[in-house]
Amino acid sequence: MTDGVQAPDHAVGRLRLPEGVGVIEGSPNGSRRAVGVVVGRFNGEITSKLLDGAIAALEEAGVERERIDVVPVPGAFELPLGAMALARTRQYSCIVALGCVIRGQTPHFDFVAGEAASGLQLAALETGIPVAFGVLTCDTREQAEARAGGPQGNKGVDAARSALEMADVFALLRDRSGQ
Ligand code: INI
Repeated sequence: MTDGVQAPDHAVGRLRLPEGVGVIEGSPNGSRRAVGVVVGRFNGEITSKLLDGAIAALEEAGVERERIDVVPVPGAFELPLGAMALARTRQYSCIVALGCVIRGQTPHFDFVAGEAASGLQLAALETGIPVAFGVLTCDTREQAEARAGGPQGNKGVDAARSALEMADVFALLRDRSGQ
């Protein structure tokens, strides 16, 4: 970009980069990449829409459909284990985790949402494979619907593109270090 301001459409926020520094930035490029998707069945009407959005975004970014594997798990609490298992196969450039936790439905909200978030981060850090957090954590079903293909977009799309961006920057860094 000519003004040095970057605003990819899968991420909120605009970053202004100083001139003269080296910038190593990935883009959501899916060609020649295999992607693992782990998705919770809990609130499946919502997570199915996140999954549709993620698959469409991956294909649009150049991932071949045959190179996308989907692992359904019972709920958001199981996403980290599913993501870790996928990442450990070393067959995927990145993992997309999709789920939906709604506060009004359970007194466990904080446990389920918190464990999903910290467990997914742990899966990424332990394996070195990017894991994107496509988990809706909402107060109401209406809020979740709005973020699963409604007026607030589709979090599955954003997660898929974020996962590909991180896979791409990892590849750039590997190339630079000659690995
Ligand atoms: N799982 C979700 O994905 N979303 C929820 O809102 C939710 N609630 O409400 O409890 C939920 N619970 C199930 C949980 O993820 C586990 O599957 C279950 O506890 C078995 O380990």
